[in-house]
Order: sequence, then C-alpha cells, then structure tokens
Amino acid sequence: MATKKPSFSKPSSKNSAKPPARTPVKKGARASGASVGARSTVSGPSDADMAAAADVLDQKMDGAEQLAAAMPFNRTKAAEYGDASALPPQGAITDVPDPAITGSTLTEANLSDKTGDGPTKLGFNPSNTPLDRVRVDSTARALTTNMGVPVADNQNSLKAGLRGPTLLEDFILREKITHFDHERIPERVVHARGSAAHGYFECYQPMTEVTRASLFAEAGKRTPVFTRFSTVIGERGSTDTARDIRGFAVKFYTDQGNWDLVGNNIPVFFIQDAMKFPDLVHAAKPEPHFAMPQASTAHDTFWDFVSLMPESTHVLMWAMSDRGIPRSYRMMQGFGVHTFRLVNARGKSTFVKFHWNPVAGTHSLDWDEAVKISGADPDFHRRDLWEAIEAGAYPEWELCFQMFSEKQAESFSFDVLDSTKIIPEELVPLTPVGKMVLNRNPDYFFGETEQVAFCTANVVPGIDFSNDPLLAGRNHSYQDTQISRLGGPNFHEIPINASVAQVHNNQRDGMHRQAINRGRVAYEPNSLGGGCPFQAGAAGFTSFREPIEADKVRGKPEKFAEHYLQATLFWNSQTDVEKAHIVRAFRFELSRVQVPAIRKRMVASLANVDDDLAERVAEGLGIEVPEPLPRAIKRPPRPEIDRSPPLSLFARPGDGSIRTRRVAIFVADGVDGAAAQALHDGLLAQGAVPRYVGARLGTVTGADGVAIEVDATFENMPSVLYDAAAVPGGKQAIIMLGGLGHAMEFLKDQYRHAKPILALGEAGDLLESAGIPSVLPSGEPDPGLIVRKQADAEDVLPDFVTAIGQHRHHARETDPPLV
Ligand code: HDE
Repeated sequence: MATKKPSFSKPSSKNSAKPPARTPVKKGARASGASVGARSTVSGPSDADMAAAADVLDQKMDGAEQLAAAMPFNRTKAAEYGDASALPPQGAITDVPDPAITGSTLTEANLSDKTGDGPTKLGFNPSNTPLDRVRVDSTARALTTNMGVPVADNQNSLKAGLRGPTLLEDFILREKITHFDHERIPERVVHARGSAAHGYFECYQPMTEVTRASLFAEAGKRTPVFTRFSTVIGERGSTDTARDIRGFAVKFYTDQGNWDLVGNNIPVFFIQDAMKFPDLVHAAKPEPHFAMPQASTAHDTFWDFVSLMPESTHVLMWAMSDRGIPRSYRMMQGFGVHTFRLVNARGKSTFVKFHWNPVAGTHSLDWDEAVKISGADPDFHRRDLWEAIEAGAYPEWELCFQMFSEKQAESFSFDVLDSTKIIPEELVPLTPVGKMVLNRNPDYFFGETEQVAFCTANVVPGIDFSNDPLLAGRNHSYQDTQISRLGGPNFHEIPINASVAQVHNNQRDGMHRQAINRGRVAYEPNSLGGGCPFQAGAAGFTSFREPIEADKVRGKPEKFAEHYLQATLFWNSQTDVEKAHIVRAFRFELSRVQVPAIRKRMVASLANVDDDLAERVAEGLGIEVPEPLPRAIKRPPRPEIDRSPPLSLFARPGDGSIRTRRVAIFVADGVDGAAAQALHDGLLAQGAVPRYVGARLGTVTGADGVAIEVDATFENMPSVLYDAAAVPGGKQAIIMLGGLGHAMEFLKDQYRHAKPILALGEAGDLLESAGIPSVLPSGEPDPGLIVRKQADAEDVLPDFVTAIGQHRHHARETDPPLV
C-alpha cells in the first residue's frame, strides 16, 4: 500500500471526506504530561506524524472496503417474508479485523484522562457495569462547581461592596440556585409514594420445561433485583398507611435483559379494559376542584364511579379488607394480576399467573391504628422496610407460578383475560420456583427509588403476554409516562434502569443521551459496521405465535359480564373477624360520601355479593338495603367453588417468629429494673425490637437501683408504633404511670388494636385503671393479655413471645370498641 500524505488544505483525491489525520498514540499511553507535549499542536503536524496518520487512514478505508465486499448482498432478506419469517435467522456478520476500521474517528487512539483508554473491548457497552461506576463519595474532597472548579466560599454571594448589590457575574451562586430550581421532576401519575430496595432472586429448580427465561434455567441461579412498593392514590409525600392497594414492582436484571414484574398486593383490578384507567384514576384521586381528599378513596367521586362499574366490586372487597392496610411491605403478598405466558425453547406456551408469598406471613393494621400512624409516623412503611434491611432482617418472598393450559382456561367459568378475576388455588395450585431476598437499601432515594422506571412490556425471551386488554394498555402506558416523568427517551440509560445485559442497537440521540456510540453506522443492514449489531435470530425474543383470525371490534367477551361471583367467593372465604373489618371499612368509606344516592347505589351493588354484607353495611349507614343492582348477565355461570381458604389473610400466619416486631417496655422511676432488662434482653434475643418507653428521655432508676436509659417517650412514639407492650412491676413506677394520660392512652390503644400486653407485678392495676377488660367479651381468657402478679420476667417471656407471634388478638374486638 502506497503511503499518502493527507493535506489539511487540499482533500485527497481518493476520498474527499477523509478527515485530517493525527498521530495515533499507543494504547495505554496517557495523553498527560510528557506524552502530550511530545507533539506540538501549535506548529502543525510533522511529516512523520502525517505519514503515520495516512497509514491508519488507508487501513481504515481498506478495511471498510473489505467489510463492504464481504457482504455482497443482504443474505437474510428473504427470511423476512411468508413462512420463512417463522424462524428468523441470525443476521449476517463479518469479522472486524481491526477496531480502527469501525471507529468514528482516526483520533480515537489519542488518549487522555477524559477519553479513557479507548474502545479496548469491541462489542462492549460499559454503561451496563454495576452502579459503582456512578457512585460518588466526597470524603476528603473539596467542594467544586458542577464543572469541577474548586469553590473558595460557599457562604457568600459576590457583591459590589459588602453592602452593595449582588453581581450577575456570580456564576457559582447562579449555578447553585439554578440547579436547585430544577431539582423536582413530575411524580408518578399513580403510585407516586413508594420505597424500594435491592436484592436478588434465586431460582429453586430449572423451569426449562415451561420457559426459556434464563433466570429460571438452573437451581441456585441468582439474578439481581430492585423492588419498589407503593401506594396508588396519594401524592409523593402522602402517608404510608392510607387504605389503598399497594404496588409491588420487581425489576429483574437478567442476563437476557430486564424483566419487570409490575404487580400489586391484591390479585385483581378495578376495570377490565385499559380504556377505563384514566376514568378510574380521576375518580379516585383528590377531586379536581378542591384537590381533596389526599390519599383516600373515601369520597364521592370514587364511589360514584365504582358503583357504576360493577366489575370493580370484586377488588373493592379486597381493598376494604385488611389487605388495604398492611402492617408492613414485608408482610404482604404480590401478584402479577394478569395472565401471562411462559414460552419454552420449543415455542410451547403455558399460561401463568405470578404470585409472591412473604416468608413473614400476611399481617395488617387495624383501621383506627392506621389512621393514628398517619399522624405519628407517615413514613411508617418506608421506615419499616429500611430498618429491617439495615438490621439484617432481610425480607423474603417466594415466587410461585400458577400454570395452566389454554384448554383448562377455556373450561373455567370465568375468563383468564379478565383482570377482575382470580384463578382459585383449588383450581390451579401454585408451584414455588424461587425466592426473592431484599438485602440492600439504596444509596440515594432520588437516583434509585424515584428514577426507577418499570414497564410491563419489559419482558425477556421465555415470558410473553396474554391478550388481557388491560395489560395491552399498560404495555403502552409505562414507557410513555416515563418520557415526561424522566424527560426524554433515554431513561433506560439512568443507572438504576440500565440492564446488566449489554445494550447494542441503532437508537441514537434524544434528551440526556449518555452512551457515546462509536462509528458511523447507526442503521441495519450495514456492511460498514461489519453487520453489527446484528439481529439475534432464534436466540432473541420471539413472540408466541398465537393464531388469530377475528373481526376488528370494540367490545368484551361474554364471560367478562359476570361481576359478582368472585366477590361472593372472597366474602365466603373470610373469617368472621375479617368480615367484620370489611363491613367497617365499607361503612367508614361510604359514610364519608356526601351524596346519599351514591351510598345507596353501592349498597345495592353489595346486595349482589351477599345479603349479610349488604345488611350490615346498610345498617351502619342508617339505610334500608335497596333492591340489588341489575346484573349485566341474565344467567350467570356456575362457579367451580364457593369457598377458598387461601383467600383469608389468616391463611398465611408466617413462621410465628417475632423478628422485627416492635415492643414497648414501660419504664419510670421505681420500676422493677431487673424485670425490664430481662424482658428487653429476652425479646432482643428473639430478633424483636424492644424499646424502653418513658415519660421523658434520660435515665430512670429502678426500685432495685438499676439505671435504664429511656429510648422513646409516650409522646414521641405512641402506642400505634409498637406491636406489643410490656409493663414490668414496681409500685412507685406504676403509681407514676397511672397519672400519665399518654401512658394510659398507650395501653388503651394497645388493647383496642388487638395487640398483646404483658403486665407484671403491680402493673395489673394499671390495666384495670385503663379500663382494660381482663377477659374476652365471650368470657374466655384473653390469650393476648398476660397478667402475672407474681412471676419472673424470664418465666413469662415464652408466653409473651407466643402472643406476639400471633400478631393480633382479634377475639377481643367489639364494634364499636369497648375501650
Ligand atoms: Fe399501573 N401505572 N397501570 N397498574 N402501576 C403506573 O407507570 C397503568 C395497573 C402498577 O413502582 C404508571 O411508571 C395503566 C395494574 C405499579 O414505579 C402508569 C393501567 C397493576 C406501579 C401506570 C394500570 C398496576 C404502576 C405511573 C391499566 C397491578 C408503580 C408511573 C391499563 C398489576 C411502579 C409509571 C413503580 C405505575 C399505568 C393498571 C401496578 C401511569 C394504564 C392492573 C406497581 O404508567
């Protein structure tokens, strides 16, 4: 090859587009210090430099010619048509013998601290490397501007004289304020309030028979996850303990790309078609004229809408049950809601519903408790998740597949494409396939929890959609909403959203683009990039080949018209306690509705669910049960079952452990210090979180001289923030506590919210003065009330632990409450 001398003034005749060439610096040689200075940029390139550059240029051009020639025609074109498209071939590619051939510029070998070591690894996208690449630590670093300029004074703006005007010249002030002015981004349209954590999913056994999804390929395989829990209706700063559905969204960073399982803690939804989603959300959100109420469905527009949408009745039963007020994100189930498909390597599809079951069991708050928590600690669930993970009590869920065939689906009395229906476990059992462990809190709430963007359309090979019309709308909505929320189409590059699988495609540009793509090729087919990135062919995602022959219509299948049978199934499957709570919830919500006709209409809907339910709600509202609403279907199908025990929250008590349960130990001067300490240590040893609670912070001295540091006060951490309370004896302490309104209220609330109470020695008198009954309303002993006049703390601890393990003692409840 002849050596040519490119000229800066006169383009070479061979290729007028040739860029001016520079001396390539050897890989690894940093363009700092002496190596940079070795070539003068002031005097222009030397002859030797230019000769070397011309060599590289020629190599690049020859290489381009070879790449183009190696692809004389588009070999895969014919496979795009007719039957051949069923088996997409892998795209045609050519080896790139030298990276310089496909680079954007001959100068990419001129390295610096800014440009790095160059494209050392062909076919590599380093933006998929772990979050460490963007983690910032400022230890031992001086303050700088966003441009990296050291800031001398962070206290004062630049002024013309100490008392003079502030100068526009102050770029440091303006940068700081400007950034601050733009710190907020739009909150999520729904699910604005949430909390998230990192962790992993571990596969129990190969599920290759049903899916080619790589995360289910082998036992023990771990896939990183980021999981966000949320409420639906409230704004970003709203209370955690509102009655609401909870979001349960998991992003699996699989080696085949991201899979988002964007579910809820309730397995059914309000509507059957995406067309109604904006209506539902507008009805549930604060009313548009005065923006009230916040984070609550207890208002006219919500109940107006749902009482006109009988398909919502089923989910209302769930939302009004204690599932609407979970004790903790760690103690709720998760559901994918829709029917999805699993697809194996042979292209065979199996229908599936996804279920998450918490190892800690399913537990809830009492409504009165939830309301009070909203004042005492609106971040209750956020704090609970954070603290549990910080303490090493990593929350766990088991993922289960509920798998069924198309034929089975046809035989059900309901339609599996209808998101207002469950598939009872009696019809299709659950298969546990792996567990999720959340073991790491995020570094930065905004950077991770706020910017994470889930989308139901993020699926991987082996997982596919069903034709659920709600799911189709979601597949569009999630991607779309992020474009305004996160400001453009490149939000997949935000580190928390980036896959760990490599990303290579020809998408370019847009707001906030991060990737620096090499080369001039941003199209396919190409020969100049060696055909890359090439289509993955059979190794890539292929949609399940569902045969379809149909008219284009707007409408719903017949089976969607049955709206009440599963609401009745849910009601029938609840314990008496749960039923009472459902009645109370409907009564509360509807009593906040101002328009009597809406209340009446809703009760008329409930009359289609169950007579007893309708009567009890009507009675609570002071009205007669109206005529049931007319049904949309004349002859409803016969349901397969009329009771399903797993639908009760009490079906999943967990392992009875008291790990992470918060227990208040009352202390005051004169307390039995040894007993208080024994309780504290015993509870701690069981993984609970005991706290000494007193009237004021500081130290109290026990009757036995033991000094106890008070952790919290009755005022700053009231009863609702604990799962149980223990009052050790000590005459003087009990007299003192008896005179404290807050302490007495604390005990009453513990009792009212069905929580275990332990009273030792003289403490029994305190319960009596608080008006706490010594037995259940039935006259039976209350297993949650452990009152021992003469007993050592160590001896009663096992009974107390059992009582806490049972979570709540609902048998003492009356409506209205006695205490
Ligand atoms: Fe969502 N939903 N949704 N949703 N949803 C959003 O997406 C939407 C539905 C769920 O932690 C939004 O990124 C439509 C069912 C969760 O970031 C939005 C329809 C289920 C989260 C959206 C539904 C969910 C969202 C708002 C009916 C349970 C929070 C911001 C067709 C299976 C994810 C965003 C997170 C968030 C749309 C129905 C769960 C507006 C159109 C059913 C857990 O795109």
